[in-house]
Amino acid sequence: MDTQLNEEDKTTLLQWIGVEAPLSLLYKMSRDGCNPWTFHTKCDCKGPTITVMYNGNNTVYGGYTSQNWNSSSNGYFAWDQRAFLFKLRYNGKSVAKKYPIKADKCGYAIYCRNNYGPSFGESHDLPYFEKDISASNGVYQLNRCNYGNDSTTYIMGGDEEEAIYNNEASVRDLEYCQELKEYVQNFCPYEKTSVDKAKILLLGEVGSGKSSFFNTVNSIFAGFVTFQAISGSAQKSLTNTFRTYHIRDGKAGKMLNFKLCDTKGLEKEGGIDPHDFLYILDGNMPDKHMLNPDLPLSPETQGFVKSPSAKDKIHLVAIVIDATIVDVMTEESIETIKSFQKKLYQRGMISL
Ligand SMILES: Nc1nc2c(ncn2[C@@H]2O[C@H](COP(=O)(O)OP(=O)(O)O)[C@@H](O)[C@H]2O)c(=O)[nH]1
Ligand SMILES: [Mg+2]
Repeated sequence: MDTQLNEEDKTTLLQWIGVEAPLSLLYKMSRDGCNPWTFHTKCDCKGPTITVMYNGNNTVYGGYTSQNWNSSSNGYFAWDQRAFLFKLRYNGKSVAKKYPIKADKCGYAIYCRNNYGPSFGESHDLPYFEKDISASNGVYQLNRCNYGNDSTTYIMGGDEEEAIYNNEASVRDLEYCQELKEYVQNFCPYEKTSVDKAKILLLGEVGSGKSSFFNTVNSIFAGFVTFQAISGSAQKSLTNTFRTYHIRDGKAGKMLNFKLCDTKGLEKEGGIDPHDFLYILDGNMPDKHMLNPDLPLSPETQGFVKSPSAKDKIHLVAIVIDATIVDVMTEESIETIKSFQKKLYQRGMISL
């Protein structure tokens, strides 16, 4: 039996979730092993995710949650009114069926615990695992659902409880996929800070793709191709200003909770000035400031932000590297990136 989703399955799942974006695979039992530790290492704090199980009866089923999985040692139920269970194939036949969560049971959508794999519902509405399991003839024997005296957490719509998983708790595979676009859409900075939008600075060599990266992200959320940031091939940066870009979710949608900052590259001649870089990090540089290597920003420059707040500062620096030249990057280029990284560490900042 095929243990991967076909295009029809993927389209059905994405329609149910209400988004259009590729799914990325975070965990696959037959590849990564069946143990709770590996599951949590690969899957915790990834935002909305889909768990898909493939059993020996050619039945494909699973669950969706918009909440994070977590490795709590005490265990807790996460509240999720958008969670649902589903069945895609039954005895090899396509059956697309969705089982929404009961309105009065949203507080029991998923169970997060460090020694459990994914578990849906108050009494494990789907088969689950709570220890390391070795495959026997390519099959992992999971624990059966455990309804006890409780009713199910999800609406069965006339189906018997066992009908989702075809009364067969063992699985040939379990996959865990992330819906990246939705994760980015729902991103929020840590709520205990005064920062409502994270400011992310893109830093890298000329031509590494900083401006294009912003254009790509912006296009994905706009729903059409946009070229707001100037990009293209040249020896020197085509980007000559410091720009802070908001990203809107759809044409008339709300702004996302992060901003991408674009600037010149790290080229030796005429690249970003190290003092200007520190002013960017500290939030002193105004948006649309023209970067001139002969005239770096100073407190006397018009528009200089004299008392930047936490919102004005850069919160994360993403170092952008052109993957096609990573093997042939010069020592000099690597040293330049490292010297800028050092400035970040001195400020206690993170770079990715
Ligand atoms: N094939 C390909 N080309 C890219 C990608 N990102 C950027 N480019 C091209 O690389 C060139 C430089 O990109 P740009 O975004 O201006 O780089 P920047 O100087 O870092 O802002 C442009 O011609 C882009 O079209 C990518 O992911 N794939
Ligand atoms: Mg650029």
